[in-house]
Amino acid sequence: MIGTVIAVQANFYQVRLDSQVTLLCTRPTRLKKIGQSVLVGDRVIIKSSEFERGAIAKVLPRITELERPPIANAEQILLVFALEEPTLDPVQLSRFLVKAESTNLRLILGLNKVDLITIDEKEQWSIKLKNWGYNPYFFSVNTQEGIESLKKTIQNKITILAGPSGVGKSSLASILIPELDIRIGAVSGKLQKGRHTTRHVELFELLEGGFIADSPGFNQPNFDFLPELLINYFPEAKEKLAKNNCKFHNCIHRDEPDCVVKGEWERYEYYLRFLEETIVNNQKIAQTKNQESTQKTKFKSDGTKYTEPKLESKKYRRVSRKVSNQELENLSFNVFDEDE
Ligand SMILES: Nc1nc2c(ncn2[C@@H]2O[C@H](COP(=O)(O)OP(=O)(O)O)[C@@H](O)[C@H]2O)c(=O)[nH]1
Ligand SMILES: [Mg+2]
Ligand SMILES: [Zn+2]
Repeated sequence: MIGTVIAVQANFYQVRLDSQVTLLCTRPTRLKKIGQSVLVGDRVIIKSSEFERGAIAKVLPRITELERPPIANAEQILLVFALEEPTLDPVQLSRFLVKAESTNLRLILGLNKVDLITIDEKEQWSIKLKNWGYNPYFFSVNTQEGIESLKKTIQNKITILAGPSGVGKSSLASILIPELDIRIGAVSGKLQKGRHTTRHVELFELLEGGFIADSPGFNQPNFDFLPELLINYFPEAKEKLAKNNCKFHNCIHRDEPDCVVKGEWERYEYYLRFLEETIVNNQKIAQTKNQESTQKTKFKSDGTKYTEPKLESKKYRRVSRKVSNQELENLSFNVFDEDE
């Protein structure tokens, strides 16, 4: 039997079989031993089920893999914003677009609450976004306008739903996912709490086939990639770079001479602003790493913490889970939770 892992709870995996049955599965120690991870989104082969339990026999090769949130085989991000209520802010929108572009997944931009703007306003946004390199879906959950074409783009794929609070993500999810109320109501206690943690991912099956991934992630997107990558996350600038090269191969398109990116395009000032932020962020990450490698946290007998220098410093150690989790708290978003 083949299925898709839709949720991970402690050592159990909820697998949605292609036969439309959901099965609770375990991961045999054999898979653990060979270092085979099982992620939400993984396509898995399941061994015979007894007592409505199965065992994951094999994880099929992944098409894509994302670290934050940890998800396999997600093909695209559906970034939802509202055109009004709250007012669409170009800088905030760009921030989310850049963060989403940095995953290198296909990006679909959906603009909800089209019922609240005039045809002229819609046309203006359309032109503006075209200049940025986007062709958004305008829709309204309230009037159902544009919902059908949106459905077609997410059919039979795993799509990560993202966007800030109040734009209508939960409203959209409730019309796309029939089982949503049941599933959200079904998780209780410790698991309910777990739903709010930033590393939690869960898949919800769409009526028309495919899945929506609900995960913490982009509410206040921070830029944790290298500064020199930022330009690739502006499609309109990337286009310039595809045609011409800057004089310096490591150009960050700020003060360098003979730069083909610098100049008259609407979002160049956003680029410069985000570039500063990215540089500062990278410095912070480097600092944290450095501190971690030279300082060791110890506990006194009364339980209070203190640090002392480490004897040998491991300069190239990876950021500890604790630190990366702290970073993640800043990106928290939870699509389907009512109490964001
Ligand atoms: N006018 C209008 N309001 C909407 C539409 N979709 C959602 N809303 C409202 O926007 C508010 C926030 O919606 P919600 O789904 O909770 O947003 P979320 O925070 O992104 O999950 C709610 O009051 C919804 O009723 C729409 O298409 N038009
Ligand atoms: Mg919500
Ligand atoms: Zn340049």
